[in-house]
Amino acid sequence: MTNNNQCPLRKSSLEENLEKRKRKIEFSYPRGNYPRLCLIGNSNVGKSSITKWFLSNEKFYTGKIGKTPGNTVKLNLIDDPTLKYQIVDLPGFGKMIRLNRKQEVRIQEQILEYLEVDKQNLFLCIVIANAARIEDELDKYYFQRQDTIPLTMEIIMFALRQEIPCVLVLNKADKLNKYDRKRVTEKLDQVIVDFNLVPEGIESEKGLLDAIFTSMKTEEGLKPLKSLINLRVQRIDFSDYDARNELHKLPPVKKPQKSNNLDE
Ligand SMILES: Nc1nc2c(ncn2[C@@H]2O[C@H](COP(=O)(O)OP(=O)(O)OP(=O)(O)O)[C@@H](O)[C@H]2O)c(=O)[nH]1
Ligand SMILES: [Mg+2]
Repeated sequence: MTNNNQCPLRKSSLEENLEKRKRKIEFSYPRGNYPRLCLIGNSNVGKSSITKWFLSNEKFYTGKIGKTPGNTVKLNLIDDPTLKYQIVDLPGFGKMIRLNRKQEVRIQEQILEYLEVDKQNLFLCIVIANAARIEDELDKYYFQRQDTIPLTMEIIMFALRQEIPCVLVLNKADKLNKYDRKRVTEKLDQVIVDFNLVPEGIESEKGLLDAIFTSMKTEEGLKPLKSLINLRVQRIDFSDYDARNELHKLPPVKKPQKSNNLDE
């Protein structure tokens, strides 16, 4: 029988696998201070697909898009030089098929930590939900129960607490007919009011928090979403930030000392 203590040249495959698994989900944070837009939401709602659509060329997209939840497992920083901001495509909050529960929780923890430490650079947080699933989420965690908060609302509330402006995007709208949309909109409007998701000082055209239906299939809503982003970019004073071509020389945004969670 082989024994690693007696054979220093042999590698322990168990330890190596453990290290690999850790590296697989530990985030690398962006470097320096620069305006950033982030996309956040449940798994498989289309965060990466929408990110890719924003880019001037597909080659700037460095992540993975696929049919199963859990394609993005780390913070994916996109740097398209034709855009005046960087895009942070985050992993999903939900189930990820290739990971275990402990890893999913670690990813959720890192997402929240990231919002907290990079809030001064995040000029907008696009919170994405699946238009075909949001009604179930609201029914199950709001209308049918008194003691729970729908995940999408919880994400918005967390971002707003960090004073990061939010826009709510209901993607995969191609799966809804006009009656579904009306019902979803009414329920959402009620929940938004009930949770008081109207922070002072964060204005937008329609009110203080927008909800936009989008579809990657029909391209519905994508141009309005882009216009909303561009409007916000126009208000950025770039002299407050580091020079883009110097960012790679700067240290990454500092990781927090202690972790945070949704129900603190
Ligand atoms: N029908 C429909 N499918 C979509 C739409 N947007 C994305 N998809 C599909 O949904 C799946 C998931 O898309 P992703 O962009 O990887 O979703 P994600 O939120 O980044 O997923 P994770 O990284 O796994 O959390 C892919 O098969 C996409 O082609 C849409 O608007 N309509
Ligand atoms: Mg993704």
